[in-house]
Amino acid sequence: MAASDRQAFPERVFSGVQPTGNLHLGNYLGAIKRFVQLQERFDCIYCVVDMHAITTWQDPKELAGQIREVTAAFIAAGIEPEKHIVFNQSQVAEHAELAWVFNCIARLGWLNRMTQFKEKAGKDRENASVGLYAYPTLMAADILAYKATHVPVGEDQKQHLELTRDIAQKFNNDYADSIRAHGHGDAFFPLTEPLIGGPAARVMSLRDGTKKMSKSDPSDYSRINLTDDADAVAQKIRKAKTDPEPLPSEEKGLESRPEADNLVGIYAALADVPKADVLRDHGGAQFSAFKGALVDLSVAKMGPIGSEMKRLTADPGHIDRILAEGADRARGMARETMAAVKDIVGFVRPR
Ligand code: AQP
Repeated sequence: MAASDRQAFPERVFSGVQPTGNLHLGNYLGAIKRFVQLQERFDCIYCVVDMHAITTWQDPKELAGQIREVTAAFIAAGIEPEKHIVFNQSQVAEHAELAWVFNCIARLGWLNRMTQFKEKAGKDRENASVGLYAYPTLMAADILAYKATHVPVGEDQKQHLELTRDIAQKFNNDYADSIRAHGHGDAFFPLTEPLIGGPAARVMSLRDGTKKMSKSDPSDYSRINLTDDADAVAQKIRKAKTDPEPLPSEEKGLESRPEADNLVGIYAALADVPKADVLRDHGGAQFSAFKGALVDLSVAKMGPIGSEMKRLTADPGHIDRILAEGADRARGMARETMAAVKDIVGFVRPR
């Protein structure tokens, strides 16, 4: 058992969303909705990870609006910035500073295995940014700057979370003597637990049940955007790819039917019930009828969030104040971690 498993760290949640535009139902069900639920049990820090966003080109004319839109989505969904912390990453310089230390901890072999880099860089790997390659070390810094013990994410981020644990473990091992000498016990960083699961851990494209619903999919019909109005939601769900069979009555019947599985998963996550309950109620139905029920449920659940996002983004000054206030509180915590890291590593700093 590792020292960091034995040592108790206060429970804290951290997670982030990139402001890369087109915030969608997958981001909501896989991440933001769960951020809201976790507020009851944990101290939470939710970050708009704008430095991650620029690992791929972002138009400077759009980026500020995208940052405010993610912030608005957090708040419209029910995140409480007064009780918890909401801020954008670039306002807290310690994320980049700690990421550099982690670049010196992580091994090339570890990063070479990251499937997200392979997928995003595609065939033109030589032309991908160094930032895109180093994305997971910055993500580890985001999490560990606050010694977060739990990170709610979609399935696609699982590998990056494992890398965060590897970095924490190696830092704890490489600097074990110094960590003890500076009075931090057996381990300085926790081994963070991913919180992944539920029927929407991986929401798939509405056009192809084998592809993840994604902001960067060129087809707007592949996803439901959080700002889509009721007509757009209805059109996208009605046009969603399906197969000719009626819905099965049991989960086993969804095997090898990715599109059916996806729509049932979306319904279950929106209704907060297991997939088995959805199939019990809708088993035997044709897709035309089930899609109608899914449209009604989606509009009922997502409509108020979209409207509230529009209301909030109409007042950018208010959003900027929330982010500045959150950044002040986050910075206080991250500075403390970074000062200790500098001591542990052996840097000289003013006292
Ligand atoms: N399809 C999805 N199903 C469930 N969860 C998802 N997430 C993303 N897509 C799905 C989760 O949403 C959170 C924020 O994601 P992100 O914006 O930081 O990055 P991403 O995973 O790269 O999101 P996209 O939408 O897929 O963007 P692009 O197209 O730019 O790659 C994360 O917790 C993520 O797991």
